[in-house]
Amino acid sequence: MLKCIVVSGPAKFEALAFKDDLYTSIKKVAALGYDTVELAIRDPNLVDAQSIKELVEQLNLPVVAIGTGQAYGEEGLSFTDLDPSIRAKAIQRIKDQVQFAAKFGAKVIIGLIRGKVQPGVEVKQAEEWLVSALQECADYAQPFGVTLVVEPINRYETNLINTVAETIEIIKRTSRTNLQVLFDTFHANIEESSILDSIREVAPYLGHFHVADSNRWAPGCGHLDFPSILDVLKEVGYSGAVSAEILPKPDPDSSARLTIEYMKRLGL
Ligand code: LER
Ligand code: MN
Repeated sequence: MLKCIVVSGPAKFEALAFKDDLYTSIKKVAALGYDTVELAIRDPNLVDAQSIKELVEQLNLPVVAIGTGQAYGEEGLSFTDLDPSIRAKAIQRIKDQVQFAAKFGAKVIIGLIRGKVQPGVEVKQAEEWLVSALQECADYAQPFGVTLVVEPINRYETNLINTVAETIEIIKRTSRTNLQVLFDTFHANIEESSILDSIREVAPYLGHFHVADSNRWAPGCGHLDFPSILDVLKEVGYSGAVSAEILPKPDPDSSARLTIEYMKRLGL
């Protein structure tokens, strides 16, 4: 498994250890000894992919996934908005993210950009918009060799797809093979009856893994049982990235350092 952490340029989303200058943060991540990095990007058309690529190659720090939720959080783009022009913009943004991700061989995360079931919209309708957006984006991603990973997110952030079981069901409805699941321990701690069993359940679809402790601090700073979580990841044969999406607490540098120290202690 690969030690990883999310970095972003300036962003409102709280659970980011590093969110100031992308280039400085990437250098810090490499210096701390992470194997890989995840980039949270609002709009890939506003970043210079080539210079990021040169930097990560020079640092030998592969980019494994691209987070996309800022387009929802800061621009309100979503697959399930009542306004069809907003749904179309969200789909176009994910297509742009696919092109960006392809340059790095990275996966594209479908988290909050799926949106919420808005007042006055039937759940069935929101799910249909979601399935059809996922199909369109997955078909676009296929020739680029890019996989999309759909993330169950806890009920306080969205009312559309909170559990692993619901995510697998939606992916099955798309009949697309380049769609997988992103499992996040913070959300699973809220939504799943057993974190360990839900990892076993998601295993055939598991494409990416976010870690944060129960309080969304660095792993080891709350009450989740990470030794057992890693044992189950080994048991199911997961060999991908374990990516820290954490609050910058007690401060950004310490959160990233506490994470890598704990990952190393656990033998990751
Ligand atoms: C994104 O990966 C995530 O976990 C969500 O909490 C975003 O709000
Ligand atoms: Mn997450």
